[in-house]
Amino acid sequence: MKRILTYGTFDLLHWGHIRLLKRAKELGDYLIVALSADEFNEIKGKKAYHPYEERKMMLEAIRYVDLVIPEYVWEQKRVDILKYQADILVMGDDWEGKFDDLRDICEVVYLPRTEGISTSKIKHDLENTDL
Ligand code: C2G
Repeated sequence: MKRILTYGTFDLLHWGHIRLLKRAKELGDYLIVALSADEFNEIKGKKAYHPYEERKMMLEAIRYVDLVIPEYVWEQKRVDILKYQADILVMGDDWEGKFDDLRDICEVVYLPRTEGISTSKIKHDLENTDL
């Protein structure tokens, strides 16, 4: 039973997020998503459109996702990996190298980001549409 762990805000859920989750799940058997709490998004300088509970509910509806846990601080990854016995930490490659310090307790895999879609692109495009 290979356990995968990934982190993110997953706001305005889009196909780039889904592709990441799909590929992460394909690396193992059980996918845990540590979802950024609203308080942590403030630390990240992000203002999510959907509050945590709604973002959590949407992720739980995705076939690739087996468990959603909260992410409150940057530094919880090591504890999470040990607590949930994660074999692989998976992140999009915009994080390339950033979590290599965790390679002593799990594999770390950076997957290519999906081009052409992002939460900020959605917001920008909507702001510039004469709806
Ligand atoms: N992602 C992707 N392709 C996109 C957009 C996002 O592959 N077009 C990936 C990101 O690389 C990340 C995941 O989807 O692995 C979630 O993206 P965000 O919600 O933007 O997460 P982020 O703000 O990067 O939070 O502690 C780590 C942070 O919580 C990561």
